Amino acid sequence: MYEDTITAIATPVGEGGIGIIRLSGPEAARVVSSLFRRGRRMHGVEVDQLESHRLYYGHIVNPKTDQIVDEVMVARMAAPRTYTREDVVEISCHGGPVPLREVLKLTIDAGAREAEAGEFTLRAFLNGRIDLSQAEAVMSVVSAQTSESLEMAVNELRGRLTGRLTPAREALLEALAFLDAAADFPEDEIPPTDVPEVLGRAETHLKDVLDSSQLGLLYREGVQIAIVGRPNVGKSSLMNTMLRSDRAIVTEIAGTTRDVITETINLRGIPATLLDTAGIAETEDVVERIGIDRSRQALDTAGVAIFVLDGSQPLADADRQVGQLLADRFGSADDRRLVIAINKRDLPDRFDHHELLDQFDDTPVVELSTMSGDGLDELEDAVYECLVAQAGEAREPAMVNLRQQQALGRALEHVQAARQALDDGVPQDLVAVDVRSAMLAVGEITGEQVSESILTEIFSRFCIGK
Ligand SMILES: Nc1nc2c(ncn2[C@@H]2O[C@H](COP(=O)(O)OP(=O)(O)OP(=O)(O)O)[C@@H](O)[C@H]2O)c(=O)[nH]1
Ligand SMILES: [Mg+2]
Repeated sequence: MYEDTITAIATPVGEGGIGIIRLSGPEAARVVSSLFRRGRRMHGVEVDQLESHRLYYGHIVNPKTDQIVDEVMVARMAAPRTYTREDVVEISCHGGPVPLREVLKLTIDAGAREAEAGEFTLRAFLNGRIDLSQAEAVMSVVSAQTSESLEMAVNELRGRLTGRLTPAREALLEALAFLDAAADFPEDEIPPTDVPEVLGRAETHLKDVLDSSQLGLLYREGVQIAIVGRPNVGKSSLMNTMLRSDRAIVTEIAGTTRDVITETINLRGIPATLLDTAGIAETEDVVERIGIDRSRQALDTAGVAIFVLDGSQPLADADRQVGQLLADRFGSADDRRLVIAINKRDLPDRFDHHELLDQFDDTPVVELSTMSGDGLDELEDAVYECLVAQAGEAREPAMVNLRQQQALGRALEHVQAARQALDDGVPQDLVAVDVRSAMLAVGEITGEQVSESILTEIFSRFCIGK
């Protein structure tokens, strides 16, 4: 437990109905006692005498001048049933930046220290209320962009990732126990263990979590979807239809869109940023040419590209040109990053693009009309399927951030190295080194094995007051 008491504004900056100052630490009640008054007579209150987990109405005053600063509700939460496991006091003020800052300053004058980013959650972790993956899940909950990503983050908050890693950890421990014992005792004194089998189990479990994490990352971080094609095929119309709003300018003039326009939608639970791009074609126009360069760059960052064709027009040279560009970048059949959309299906059919489509053998092709909306669901399904297929075999996503994913990757590498070493007849105490490294990597996720610098890095990404 910490000696000092921290304080912070726990609600976002700006005006709101209420704003909360949160204090945590042994002096929390004393600090607030010096500022809190109740009743018509404005009598002082011993906050640590208030019933825990209840709200009390009163006023915050400046003890030096006796001036009222704000009308508030105070809640005292006695350790250990609190966010940090320490004594916590929350003061609900009016939600303006000025009263909040005034009250914050008074708590500091009375002996609390202003909290650093993530320090409340850091204490919850260091006091053992949550493990590290749960602490990081707090961040995911706060920053969730769709209800699906929120649901996953909340599951993680309840310790699901740690739970999913348990079988792998147990297998590693079992292997390590045997390898260590074998180094110290003669073979016949210890129960025999099939180490390759046990390590194989650890590998399977780790792979499973890693696959699920690929899918989880998609829900958490989202993806960029580039809409590309020659001018006038209906890219901006498609963007607007997917957004269900008239965001991008649509005209019958080729070369309408000149810059990349981005907007985020919720695609079957995945936060997807649509990039409407300038139609790609030969042009003398300087502005248009810059726009086209940006279209190409958009392709570099996109997780999926939608190649829009116009089904009411015969194949144009410009279509071939875009096709070539996409075949170069998204050409391989198994990378699942391209969907072809044949637009304007409400108009008479003049589609003769088969020569072009032959270049994209396994690419899904969807026919639609942005005018009528027909085919839009099918297009979104096709894009969604691509995204999920890219993420691998797993069907149930695990909310894993990049740091955790890297640690998982390292754990897997060490297990594979250990299995290889066993096959190669490397002495067991050397095999144990790799198994131990795998354990350490798994421990970095749950927080059993984690350095000060990693902790600082993680918690500094939180906002103050969290
Ligand atoms: N009939 C019909 N017309 C469409 C459809 N989609 C788009 N259009 C029309 O096609 C023209 C071009 O549409 P845009 O969305 O501006 O095309 P774009 O690909 O963004 O064009 P640039 O920005 O110039 O590259 C407009 O007149 C649209 O109204 C459709 O499904 N059916
Ligand atoms: Mg456009």
